[in-house]
Amino acid sequence: AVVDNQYRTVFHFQPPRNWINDPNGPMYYNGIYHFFYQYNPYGAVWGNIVWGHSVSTDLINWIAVEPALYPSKPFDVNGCWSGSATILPGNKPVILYTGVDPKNRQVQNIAFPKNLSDPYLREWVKPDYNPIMDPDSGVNASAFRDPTTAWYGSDGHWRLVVGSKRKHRGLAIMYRSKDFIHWIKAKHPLHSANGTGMWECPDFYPVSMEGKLGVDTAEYGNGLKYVLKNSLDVTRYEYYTLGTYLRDIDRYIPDGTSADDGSGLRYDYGNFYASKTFYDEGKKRRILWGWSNESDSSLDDVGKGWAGIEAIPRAVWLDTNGRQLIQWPVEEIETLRGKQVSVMNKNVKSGEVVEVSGIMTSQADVEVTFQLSTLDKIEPFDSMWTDPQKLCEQKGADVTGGVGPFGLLALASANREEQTAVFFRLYSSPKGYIGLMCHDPSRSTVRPGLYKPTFGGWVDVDIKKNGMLSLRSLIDRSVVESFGAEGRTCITSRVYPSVAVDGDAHLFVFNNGAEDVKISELKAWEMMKPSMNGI
Ligand code: DQQ
Repeated sequence: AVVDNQYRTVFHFQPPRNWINDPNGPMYYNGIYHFFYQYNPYGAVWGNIVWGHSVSTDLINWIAVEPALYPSKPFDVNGCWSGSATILPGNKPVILYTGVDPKNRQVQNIAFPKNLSDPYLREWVKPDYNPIMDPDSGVNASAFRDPTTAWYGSDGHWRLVVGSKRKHRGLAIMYRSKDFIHWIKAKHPLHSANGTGMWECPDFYPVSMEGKLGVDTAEYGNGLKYVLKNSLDVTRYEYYTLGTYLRDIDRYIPDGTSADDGSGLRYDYGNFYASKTFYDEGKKRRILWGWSNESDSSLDDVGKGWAGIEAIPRAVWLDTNGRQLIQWPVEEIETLRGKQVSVMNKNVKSGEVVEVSGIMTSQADVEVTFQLSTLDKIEPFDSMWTDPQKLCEQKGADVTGGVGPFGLLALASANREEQTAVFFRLYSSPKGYIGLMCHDPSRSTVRPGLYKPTFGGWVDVDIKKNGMLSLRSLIDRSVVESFGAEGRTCITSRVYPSVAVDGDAHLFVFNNGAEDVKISELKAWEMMKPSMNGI
């Protein structure tokens, strides 16, 4: 089949062709990063799902190997769906995944590498005693999937959770095992919440209360907090809470500082789903992978010959205030930085647009720090504004304000008929300043009929402290992935410019606020192409 490369990304994870979705079983094993993903070997739409498999030593350059799991047995004949890897004592990796059986029931299966001395772990064996977890009478067999990485408790028993629902209640069903093969369902789920619907791809892991270092999933003790993330199949967004894990009763208790009803904290306030973390023993960090779906039509995807990318892997750690996570693209991505341009100490007046030229910005890494000297013209915050995405929809990049909107116009045509705006807007409230970060792709393409959702999130940062606000955007042909306030608020959008392509893509800084803002420093790098699965 022909593959159309106009929108193909350069440094985001993609196989050469066809449909991809969820990241699966990411792990670091004997110096190699393994990445598996939901893959349709036969086309650019979802179906025929196998576990695609790629390996890397740096998370940037990827070698494609044969699919690790494909339907071959009754317990997975209708699909090898999402799951996780666990590295057992003795340095033995295993995969747990969801199989779809002949009755279309979802069951959990185990697979082992055939040959541990193959550094790429190319072949995986599925023992005949699968499935190892069956939907019992109390479980909805079509809502029972996506096992997590396992951890063990003080009793030496393994634990994991499987995503599920009961009516509208989302469930993280817990299982325990002595030997990793025989699993028994616990009486109580690790956690559940009413009104959220099905919990897909749950992820549960500890984070350190101090510093950026990651923590192995099986660790337990003082100085740790826990993260529970679920992907909600109803809204197609995912949410996480921070909380405490009571190991003796196997319950997770959210701190209550953010809602667990599908309105709280998100890793990403844009197009980012079915994510999964793993602990990178090599660099002692926790890394997050997430899927960014196309927002063109299935017909477009069939025409392109591919659909779906994975967002840039992000290091994840706890903010010093303990209220949220911080995410930052893995440092290895910086090895792709090529030609650089910078702008220093440049005032951007109210209504002004400044072009950043000299590099090809259709594939770029942009870091900018804005300095706000005065906030005199700041607008008051209306306490009725509870949904940041709605606020961004109402107050797009062209809607003038007090302090902001200011930010970047990425993948813009020369006359800015096409542009994807990434910006901040600030408000004052009796409780202090409130930051809003938005992606406004409403003018991202002149092509008619495309879905161009605006996204937004609050920015939890003390703006008054030094008047600085930073933004980093990774621009890659059909994706803009932004990290506001040093990784406190992240937004990813898929866009399909038709003029702002290759050398015709421009980058601007804009300010539609009444107050001037200063670019304290802006650095933009043209990104080089890694080797990406043979392309
Ligand atoms: N995708 C997989 C499921 C999972 C869903 C199937 C989430 O296992 O629940 O491709 O995107």
